[in-house]
Amino acid sequence: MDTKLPEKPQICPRGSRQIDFIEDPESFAYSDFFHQYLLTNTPCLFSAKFTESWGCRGDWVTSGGRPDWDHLLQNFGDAVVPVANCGIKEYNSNPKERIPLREYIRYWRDYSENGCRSPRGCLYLKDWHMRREFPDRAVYSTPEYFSSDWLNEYWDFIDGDDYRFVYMGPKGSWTPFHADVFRSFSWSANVCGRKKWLLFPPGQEEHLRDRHGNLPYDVTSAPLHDLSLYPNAHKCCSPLSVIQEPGQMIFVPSGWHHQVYNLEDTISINHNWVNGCNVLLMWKFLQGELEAVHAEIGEWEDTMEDWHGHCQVIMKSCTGIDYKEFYSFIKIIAENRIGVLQNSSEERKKALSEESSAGCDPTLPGPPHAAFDLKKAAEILTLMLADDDFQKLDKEPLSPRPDELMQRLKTYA
Ligand SMILES: O=C(O)CCC(=O)C(=O)O
Ligand SMILES: [Fe+2]
Repeated sequence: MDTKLPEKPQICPRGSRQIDFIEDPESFAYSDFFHQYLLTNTPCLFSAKFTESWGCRGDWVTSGGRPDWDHLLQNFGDAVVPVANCGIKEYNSNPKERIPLREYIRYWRDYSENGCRSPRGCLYLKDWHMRREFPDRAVYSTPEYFSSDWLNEYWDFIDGDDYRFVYMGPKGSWTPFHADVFRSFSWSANVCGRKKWLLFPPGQEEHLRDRHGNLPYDVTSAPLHDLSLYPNAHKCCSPLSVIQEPGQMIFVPSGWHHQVYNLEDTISINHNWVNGCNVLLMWKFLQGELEAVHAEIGEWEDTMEDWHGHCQVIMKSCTGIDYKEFYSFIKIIAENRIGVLQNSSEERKKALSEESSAGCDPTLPGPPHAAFDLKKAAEILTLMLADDDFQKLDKEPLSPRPDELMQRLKTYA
């Protein structure tokens, strides 16, 4: 049997093979980003002009454009950072350990000086919550395009996790094929160095599943060309391939699977975020995750006490969130936005008034944006209240109860 793929890649259903490049901050307003990229869930690349003013682009980088290891050592040497081993596959990811940044930088120097070789393999510092650990170091500021961020607003509010990270890795370090947590958006900016991104539009990953339904670890690996292992891989479009230069920022939309390479020694800042434009995708993702748990332990539904409760516990441990926490997330955002509208009731009337030329333009800060978010929160809550599994949960501990919150939201919708 011929198991070779056709030579020519399929035409990507989303058309253009080039990512849009945004050159000039002066002529690119938040509303441009909102309408052209956020609402359409389309990737784009921002020029280095957008990060020119960031402290880290001076302080963390040598005059030759390389990571300034001495500066990092002096300022953050004692921080304990998560480090992944790119050479070891553990499920579809790499095992991580936590080591002092001082030790990582010593390793990185040696690795670099030894022609990208080390007995420890290729180590990649990933998902370091630098901003949470060093809130006073203003090394960068979140660009306004990415500032409507329910995810970090919620986790800051409950003083839990956050989704703001620093990545540092030698040339050759890489991130395996994945889509981001909760199907959030991400943005990533190179402080120094260059990355190559392979981006797949949502749905294309379905073609890349193996015979058992598992997604690949490395989309460039040879077995993908073997029809007996990956029977549908030839149907997948070739990815959008993007080279991201120093200082440039990339916007990765919701549900776009990607694989990423550091082409040089690279430092980057990255946030995951969710807002009114992709919260529906997050909710659908959670429904899918719960479906997967149901399928996994469906055989015990009739014999296990509180089977639905157990499914929620499993979902939380696999996905990081369950339905009750998702409800709290929506509730906190909704309450914060109600607060904005109440504090500016006159402005609110204007924002909501049909005569107002701005109407409910969600790209205007303050009440219009709050009104947009409330509308989205109400849409999600409506879907949740109609969901069979959400209906089965014990709502007693939830305050306010979801139906009460819905009534409140209706008065603002
Ligand atoms: O830079 C990397 O290695 C991975 C970044 C990533 O996956 C993201 O920003 O979503
Ligand atoms: Fe990612």
